[in-house]
Amino acid sequence: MIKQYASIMSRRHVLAGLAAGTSLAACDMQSSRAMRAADTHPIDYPTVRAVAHMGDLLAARTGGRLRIKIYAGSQLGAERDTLEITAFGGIDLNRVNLAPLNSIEPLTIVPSLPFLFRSKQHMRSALDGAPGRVILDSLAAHDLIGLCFYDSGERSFYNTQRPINTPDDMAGLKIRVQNSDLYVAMIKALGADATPMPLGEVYQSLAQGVVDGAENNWPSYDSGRHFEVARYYSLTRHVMAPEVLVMSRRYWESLTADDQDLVRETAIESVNYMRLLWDERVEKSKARILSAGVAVNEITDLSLFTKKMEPIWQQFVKTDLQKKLVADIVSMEVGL
Ligand code: GTR
Repeated sequence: MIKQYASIMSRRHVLAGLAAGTSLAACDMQSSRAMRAADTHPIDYPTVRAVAHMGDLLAARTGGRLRIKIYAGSQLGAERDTLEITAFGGIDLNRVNLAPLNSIEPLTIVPSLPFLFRSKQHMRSALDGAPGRVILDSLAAHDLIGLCFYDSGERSFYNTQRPINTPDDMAGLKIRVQNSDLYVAMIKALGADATPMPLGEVYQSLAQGVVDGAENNWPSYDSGRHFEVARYYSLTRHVMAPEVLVMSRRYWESLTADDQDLVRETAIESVNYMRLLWDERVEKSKARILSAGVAVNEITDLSLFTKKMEPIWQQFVKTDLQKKLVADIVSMEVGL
């Protein structure tokens, strides 16, 4: 209780500091302070380290005029809340998963679709290419400037009850999902019950039986220590929705055109750095989880899962542009 109160107080303190900062005239923004960046993950997580790297590049190229200060570990709140604050200009940079953007911008549904990408290479090619650009650009209509995508690996199910081999094994399980109607529908279609909740509440909810399971990639299953309480990890690899780095339009418009170019350039450079960190971190997390004795199982017949996703694609891919992007991505030819 005391710990919870302390964290609410410290968040209030940080938010009050941010609110004071937002009263600065836009033109003073970049000369007076570092950009304020939010991330739900702790400081050693690849996404946080990648944004810190971008900050180093910016500082080096501007003699310290452009800098980034990261508020990691959900200090500024859950992703959906920080996105709202970013859209109105209270946070300058925000690294989130695409899922909490699903209800804000329909094009973000596309890379979030279950079983869309066939491989890591396919995902990277789509997001580095034209489809990725269109999706990043669509965020401007919501006062967010999409700078780049980062990897988020493959998400699979973990739970406290039993290994999942077929959708029947999911019957009746309460599964935590991110705040996205797409994922609520996905879980329902698999025969389980969906409970949307912020990442920070998942460990306790698993430990107390509020939910039976969740789904995530190896690094997040490890980083949140969810594997200590949910001891079955079943490799459905159902989603490869990427992470995205967005800047508030307000901060963006306070930059000169040259600085905007620099921001875009350093964000893109941080992607390759992040991918190196990511690939390394996946292996480390996997090793830690396996050595902790978690029961990890492969799925022999994934088609039982993919078939159940057909109506979900139909339900969520509605506009012509969404359909075009899906078709473009599905038809991309990439090596494995
Ligand atoms: C992680 C992702 C976070 C957050 C989290 C979640 O993989 O990096 O941004 O979306 O999943 O499940 O809430």
